[in-house]
Amino acid sequence: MNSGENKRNETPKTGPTKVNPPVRVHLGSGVLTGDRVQSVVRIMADMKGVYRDEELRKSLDQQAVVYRVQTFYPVVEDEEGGLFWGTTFLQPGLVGDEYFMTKGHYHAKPSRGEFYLTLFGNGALILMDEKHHTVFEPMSAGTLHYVPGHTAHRVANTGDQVLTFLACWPSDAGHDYETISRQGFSARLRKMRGVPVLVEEP
Ligand code: M6P
Ligand code: ZN
Repeated sequence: MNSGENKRNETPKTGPTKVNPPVRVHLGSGVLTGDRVQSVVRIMADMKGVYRDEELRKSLDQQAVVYRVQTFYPVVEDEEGGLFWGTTFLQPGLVGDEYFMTKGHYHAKPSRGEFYLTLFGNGALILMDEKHHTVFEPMSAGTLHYVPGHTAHRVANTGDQVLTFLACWPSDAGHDYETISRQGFSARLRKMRGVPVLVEEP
């Protein structure tokens, strides 16, 4: 057997992922169905240290759902070269003058970027670069957001209905929550006179 045949007989490390029936994004809701789709629910108890007023957060219903994420994993986590797809459903609400928001993260492989596409609702994508410069991009149905590498990202629901957005990111990006929980973002998005305002941290 020559080396060429050997190569052809090797099982490829990766290959087409057979998903049957196909994964669907239900366009009327954003819900994902199909094989290899997993859900995570974040409740108020999971949001320790996220808000300015931690005492107020602790006084709220700890079982209240803040957001839910469904993710389609066509390849295993950390595999280089693959992609993941997800839908996030972020509830409306306030903790004091801060909107319900995602925990936020850098990517564990910091160079990795990500796309967000808003399906329903109104929100803000908060972005902080590694020099701790924070900005936000308003989100509404159809807005497409590119999160560059080396950029922390968090989403706030600034509206009064569920904010639903789709995301696509590299399968080896990973989530670095630790840096954000230690340093926080350099500015907080607060509801002031009814509108979202980014306020620099002292
Ligand atoms: C998007 C993606 C996911 C992320 C989710 C919630 O769907 O960026 O990778 O998990 O938002 O954000 P977080 O992980 O910061 O709670
Ligand atoms: Zn991300």
